[in-house]
Amino acid sequence: MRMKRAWIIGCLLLAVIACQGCKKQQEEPESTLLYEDEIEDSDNYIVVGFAQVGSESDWRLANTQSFRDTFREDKGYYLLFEDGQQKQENQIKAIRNFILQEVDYIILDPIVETGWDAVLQEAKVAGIPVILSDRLVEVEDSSLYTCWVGSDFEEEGRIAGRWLKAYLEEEGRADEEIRIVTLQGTLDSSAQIGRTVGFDKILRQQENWTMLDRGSGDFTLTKGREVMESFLDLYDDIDVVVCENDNMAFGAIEAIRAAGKTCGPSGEIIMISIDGTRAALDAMAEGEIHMVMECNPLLGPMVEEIIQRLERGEEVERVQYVEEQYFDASMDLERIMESRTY
Ligand code: GYE
Repeated sequence: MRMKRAWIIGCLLLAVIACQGCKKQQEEPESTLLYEDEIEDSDNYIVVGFAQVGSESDWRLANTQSFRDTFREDKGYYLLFEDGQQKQENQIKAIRNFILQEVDYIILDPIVETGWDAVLQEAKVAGIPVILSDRLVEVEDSSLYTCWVGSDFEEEGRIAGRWLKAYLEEEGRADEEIRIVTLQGTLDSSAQIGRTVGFDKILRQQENWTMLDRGSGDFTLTKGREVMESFLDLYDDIDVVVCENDNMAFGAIEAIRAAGKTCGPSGEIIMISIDGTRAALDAMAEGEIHMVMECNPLLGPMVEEIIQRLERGEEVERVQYVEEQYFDASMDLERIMESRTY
């Protein structure tokens, strides 16, 4: 009797499990590739998923445009573009979606350096090469990405520091006490880490320079202005503001003006920025910025070159830097601006 009851219960359980299986199958239809409806003959296209940081700055907009101009349908590419809105979890979701969409390549511009191991492992298992652009990741297994292309952020910081030293010497202020504040980018992003470390290396060699304070403005104008406002409240004798991107410099300029102070070559405060977008060169021409260290956002064609090489089965360089230079108010800015596209 007991045996019979156990047998009936067993059958019932099996039926329930089987039924749940059907339900699951009904709820989750076979995934379809979204772009197949949009492009005819998708096999002839190279499908690229790009997990972008966000749209926080002029640099970023120029960078996105560079990828859109490069990965065009008439050139045989289909670009799936995801704006991460400065949140890592959005980028992780985007990468998982690219994997589901069976893209041929993933381009990742990681907001911060850590926390990528698991999702990049998933891309590796799916056999999709990951190309890092602009910022870097810190992962245990370096085979989780194919290569990286971007700027030497530490060198950008060092050049800004060396420029300041030379400028102070020219101005006959080499022995003065120099009080500095820094508006940092998104904390833990490669651009922030490198620029802070690079400037620091020069700072540490100057006995008369003091870093009064540092604060993150997250690479945006609004937060840059807020941080600068708080610095102006705290310190009334700031000599130099180092901005780790142009948009924070624009915010800082607004805060300085609102506090009734001035910056730029004929003002009180020395203003240094990094990126070198058109708006920053304009601000320099208007006399509000002393020096801008260029950071080149036009990375699309370099990533395309990498993809073409991979398509041909060729080796690619693991690390590729873009060329950059600095601009200051003593240069022929009009001529410089004529040759620039961003
Ligand atoms: O400097 C800033 C942007 O990662 C180099 O990100 C990039 C930085 C750039 O928001 O403007």
